[in-house]
Amino acid sequence: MIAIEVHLDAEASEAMARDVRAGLQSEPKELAPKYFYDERGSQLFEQITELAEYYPTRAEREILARRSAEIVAEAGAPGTLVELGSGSAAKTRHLLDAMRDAGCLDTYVPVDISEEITQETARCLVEEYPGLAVRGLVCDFERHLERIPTAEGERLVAFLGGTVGNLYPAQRQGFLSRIAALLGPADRLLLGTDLVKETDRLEAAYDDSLGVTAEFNKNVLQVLNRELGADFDLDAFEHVARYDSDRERMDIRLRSLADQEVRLEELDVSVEFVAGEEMRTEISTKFTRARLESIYADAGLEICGWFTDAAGDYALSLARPA
Ligand code: AVJ
Repeated sequence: MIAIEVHLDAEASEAMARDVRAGLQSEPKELAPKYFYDERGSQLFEQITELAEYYPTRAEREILARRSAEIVAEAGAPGTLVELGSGSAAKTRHLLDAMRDAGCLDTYVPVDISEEITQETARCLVEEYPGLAVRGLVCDFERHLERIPTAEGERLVAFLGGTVGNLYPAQRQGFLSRIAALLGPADRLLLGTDLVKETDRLEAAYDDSLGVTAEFNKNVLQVLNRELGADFDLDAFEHVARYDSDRERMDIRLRSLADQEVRLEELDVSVEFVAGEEMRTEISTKFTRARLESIYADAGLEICGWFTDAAGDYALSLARPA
């Protein structure tokens, strides 16, 4: 009942080297948020989700816990759930429960970068849901989206957690258009997005009083130290999290506390930072329903369901091919 395909390759580490080199040599410097998530980074993100200030994970869980039955009904009682960035599938169980209760649950397709977690999740789920087929895919889903298996019946493709907010508009447009191209007329996309709200709450969510987010942000330097033989001094940088209200996104950076030179042995480059210089490590876009509708329209999709938590902080939207 379990079949897992692995598509990770030597290309992945070459892609990282290329990406980091380009990012550190551009002006201003920038690193991609996907490099946050080594084992330590994933643990720190787990801790972030439990912080008082960080509401998105709780809000999304609330929606799934309360409204999965409606979501599944609105999606046409699909037999297959595809989940991009599935991880331990903690919140996914609400959707699987609702599919089981509706009598339509057949196949779960977890798509994740971690083989270990995907195997473990698959083992747990086939026990929890007798008869469930798991057809997992271990890959970078941005690069390997087209390898997602087709299915006999309807599919629901879930992209939860608000990760779409980390993409720049052009990247996001490309990604959503590729998802749209994968969807048959009866397939649906379920997308998790954080919503626009007061600056104070947003900035607190990304600069918590315990300093966990600061540590999470600086951990990317540790990843470069290990993967690329770099010598970043984590104490020589500070965490910066500002809301850009024009672009409606959090802008997360590391600010150099001194003039310094950093060596990246594997890339054979040295880069200079001046005191006060900021390097972006992540954006986290906040949405409104109207903005999402126009984003969907540009990707050939249209909204067919809108589910928020009671406080209206976060939304799960359902979309179909237009
Ligand atoms: C997991 C990408 C949705 O953007 O809110 C949390 C990552 N970064 N705190 C987000 C994150 C800093 C998170 N996502």
